[in-house]
Amino acid sequence: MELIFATHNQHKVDELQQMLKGRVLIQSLTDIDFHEDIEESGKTFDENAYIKAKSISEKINRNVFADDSGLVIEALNGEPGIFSARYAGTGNSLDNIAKVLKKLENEEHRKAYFITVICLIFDGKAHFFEGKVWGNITKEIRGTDGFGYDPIFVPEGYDKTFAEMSADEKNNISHRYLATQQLIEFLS
Ligand code: ITT
Repeated sequence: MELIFATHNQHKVDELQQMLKGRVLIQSLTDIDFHEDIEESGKTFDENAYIKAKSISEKINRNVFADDSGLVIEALNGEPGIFSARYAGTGNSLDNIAKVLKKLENEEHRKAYFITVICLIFDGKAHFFEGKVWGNITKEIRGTDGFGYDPIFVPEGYDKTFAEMSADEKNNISHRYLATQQLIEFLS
């Protein structure tokens, strides 16, 4: 089976490809040369995943899924949440991380979760799959693998950040892994 993955984020594509192990072939928006910007105007991860998948599916008339993800920090009342990609305004991950660490400077309560919502538009119908991983925000950047907020997130039960783990390790426990497992189950 082949599906379009409505994203321009190559890190997400690489992770999905590793998780799908060839069971589903995916093509990103970059792969199909689709460069129109879709405004993520929703107020929730579900809404934004739906907006991305639905609008692309209608434009190209194919089965499409989208992934809307983010980091939700308890002490920051859920920030950066749906604003994770552009939290510091620049779209640069290191700026986003710096903003989080600054806001948590004097905060001991550092509990947070990563969430992924996948919305699949299949034969015109929407299906949702959600994965969540709880953990803690570190006090400094640790590790160089992964992307986004990975260098400051230690999942519960581990002592390494996602960025200190190999791709294999992260992709066996992550929020994206949990959502993708449900997508695979649905498709099979
Ligand atoms: P698309 O909308 O094109 O898929 P995006 O990067 O804009 O790509 P999101 O709107 O879902 O994706 O933004 C999520 C942001 O949250 C992303 O840019 C990262 O900064 C962060 N993020 C998402 N998943 C992550 C992960 O597994 N590890 C670390 N940070 C992650």
